Amino acid sequence: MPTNVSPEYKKAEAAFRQTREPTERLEHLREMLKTIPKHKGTEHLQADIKTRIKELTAEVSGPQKGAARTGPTRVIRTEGAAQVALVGPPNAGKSLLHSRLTGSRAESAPYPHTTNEPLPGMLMHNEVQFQLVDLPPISAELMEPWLPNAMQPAHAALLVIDLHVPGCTEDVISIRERLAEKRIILSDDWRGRLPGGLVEGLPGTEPVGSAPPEPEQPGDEADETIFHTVLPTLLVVNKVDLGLDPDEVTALEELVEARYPAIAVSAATGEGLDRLGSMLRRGLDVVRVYTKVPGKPPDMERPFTLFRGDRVIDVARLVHRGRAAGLKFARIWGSGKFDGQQVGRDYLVEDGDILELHM
Ligand SMILES: Nc1nc2c(ncn2[C@@H]2O[C@H](COP(=O)(O)OP(=O)(O)OP(=O)(O)O)[C@@H](O)[C@H]2O)c(=O)[nH]1
Ligand SMILES: [Mg+2]
Repeated sequence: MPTNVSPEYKKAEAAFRQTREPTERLEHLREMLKTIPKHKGTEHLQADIKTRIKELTAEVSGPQKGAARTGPTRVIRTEGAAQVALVGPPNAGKSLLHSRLTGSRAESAPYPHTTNEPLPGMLMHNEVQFQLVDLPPISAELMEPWLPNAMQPAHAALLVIDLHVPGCTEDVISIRERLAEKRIILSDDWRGRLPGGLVEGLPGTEPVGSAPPEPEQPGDEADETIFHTVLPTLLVVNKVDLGLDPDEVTALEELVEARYPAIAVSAATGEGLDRLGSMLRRGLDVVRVYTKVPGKPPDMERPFTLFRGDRVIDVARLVHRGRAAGLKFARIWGSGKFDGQQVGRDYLVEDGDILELHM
């Protein structure tokens, strides 16, 4: 049921949606709780907000006295351009992939349920770092109760499958359902366009991906989906070294309604893995921005990474943390602007831009 809320609430809600940083999220949640109209129609939402506040407080403050009952939150703080969760049925090869892609030496073994804890690792691609998080498997019978919460900070998911396992298609469907029950949506909607069809090179579908998001029209109704975690998902068809039967691919494509972009790989031989980084970068629309100080050449080694749609002020937040409000203007090189042209805080940055921030 739609609930009318105040502009203050809408503002806090939008801010919450904007950030995945736990302490900032917590701040926006508290503001949402403060500004939500207190009546019967908002009781559910109020309860949801309170639950998220509790979860995030635990996460931000770390292990607490008495936490043994529920255990640690197992939430990995995001580092790099984006956090990407590895999900899939048991034994699909998530950990071997993780190990290959990040050098993590994640434990991998020829029997199911080898992984019990989340493990972060960095995948580098063209100066962009993707934080891959290896996770325990999900099956129709079993999903660690903490897993949905551990997926909260993720920006995307890799759904790793082994098509040689009978019932693989049903596994994918159960995984989608189990996560959806916990309000984690494995979506086929990527910001940037990616090749469609389950496996590139095989008969497929239209490219998937969407136009850049329209600026949101601030309505006056509470967004009932605010606590859904929508993760653009890439289907990683693993173990292609064992052969790939196009009929199995087609069967999977027919049964799984979502047309995830997909990539066929082998964690064992490394085949196809080099394309993963570029697919993530295109799909997530990662933008690299370089910074310089006046009179000095820019640092072209370590870009700051943002997403398409981000602005000069977002770069300032990354560079200066809590002091971004002190940004006066920036000079920009790239972007089809005159070199060194002055731009304001709301100027949209593009890949390869060089910025000189004047605080
Ligand atoms: N032939 C082949 N075997 C693979 C490949 N990737 C993984 N394996 C094997 O598959 C088995 C399971 O690999 P894991 O990496 O432990 O799989 P997992 O998905 O992490 O399993 P859980 O932790 O139980 O969820 C191991 O014996 C791996 O060596 C691959 O690309 N080709
Ligand atoms: Mg594993």
